[in-house]
Amino acid sequence: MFDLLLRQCRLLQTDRTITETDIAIKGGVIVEIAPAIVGHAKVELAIQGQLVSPPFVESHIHLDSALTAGEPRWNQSGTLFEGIEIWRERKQNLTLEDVKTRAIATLKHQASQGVLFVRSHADVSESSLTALQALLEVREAVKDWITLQVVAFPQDGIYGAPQNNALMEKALEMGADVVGGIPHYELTREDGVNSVHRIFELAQKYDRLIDIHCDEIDDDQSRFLEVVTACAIRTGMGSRVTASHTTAFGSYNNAYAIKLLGFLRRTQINFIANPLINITLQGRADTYPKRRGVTRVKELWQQGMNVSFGHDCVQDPWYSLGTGNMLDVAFMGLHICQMTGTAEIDACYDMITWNGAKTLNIEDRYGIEVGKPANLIVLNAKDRYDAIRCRAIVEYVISQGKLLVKTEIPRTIWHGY
Ligand code: 17E
Ligand code: FE2
Repeated sequence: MFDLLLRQCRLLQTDRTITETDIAIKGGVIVEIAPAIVGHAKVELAIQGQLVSPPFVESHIHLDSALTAGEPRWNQSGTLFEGIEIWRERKQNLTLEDVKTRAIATLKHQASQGVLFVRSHADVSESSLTALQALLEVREAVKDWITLQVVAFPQDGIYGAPQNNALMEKALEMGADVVGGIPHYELTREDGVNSVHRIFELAQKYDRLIDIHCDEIDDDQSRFLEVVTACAIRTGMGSRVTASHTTAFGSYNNAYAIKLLGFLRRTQINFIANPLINITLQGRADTYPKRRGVTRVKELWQQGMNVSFGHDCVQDPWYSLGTGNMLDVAFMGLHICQMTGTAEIDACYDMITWNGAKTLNIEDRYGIEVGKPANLIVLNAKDRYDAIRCRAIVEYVISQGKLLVKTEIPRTIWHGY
């Protein structure tokens, strides 16, 4: 007797081919994948040829600031820097309850739309470390239905205020999974370089992953990615390191960018682009032509680098929109990065699924295979292209072998000619 049996799935397999099959789940694990499985289950779902995919991976979000748009005021300039100032005001009155309530509400929005793995930044440049403590508590509270990684993120810079360096280390002692950073917002270029060295030192001391907000600015002279690259080469930490945003990479001259790509290929660092947010935050100092302010996603992908897409914000001081839907993210990324070829569209789907799993270093638990944890989603679509084009509805979300969410597919009835 299985716990759950999914009949007639179009299964998107790890090798990205699609096969028509049933899937049986027992004890939270995928136990059989075969056409017309013999046997019964406590719950049987008729999938009727819909796409069954591994869940979406949200590789970059700020849950501590989610759902605060307009508090205490709206971001009128639309810039990153006004967002940081507004958040600095808002974070003065954070409480554990405030952060936890908003974070869990956001995680539920995400999970309802098929996200079961999330990496969130928690601002640790605030002396009570309330945001971090709250997200660590949330990580524990939600662990039966969604996996949360927490990044110790020094929003105001590791050297931006005297206590911040010690707060970073305290955050790791408290149990943050990932070391964050923001070199382009340190007071000087030297501080920025030093901050990257400090991040690698801390990650090695505490055996943690790294995810740095890196060069999130239109300044073509913002070149901390090369420092991250050098540290990744020298430490061999490659696949445990992520460079988030890297929007300045979109403004570098090609001679420099091509040299840098060569160095990058010697690492296995991960990139995260956040197209919804950076298309709105960047280019604000430009007249026309206005830059897109998104990193070189297509070129990085063509070079075989691991790139994922993140949502970054849901209704916060940097971005007042957003619902947590990863297909919106892939759709926007596809447009801005001009990834309209068929293989490119499929790659954009991978950027919200497998590539995110690689960034989070959870590949061993990810994908729909016998023996793996039963995490999967059923989409109202035939394939990856269809899913992105239609921003398909996620009809079922199955987390750790249990049915977590069912969403009814809306039905349109044509009454005209
Ligand atoms: N903080 C930051 O430095 N950059 C961002 N894109 C967000 C917060 C959302
Ligand atoms: Fe971010």
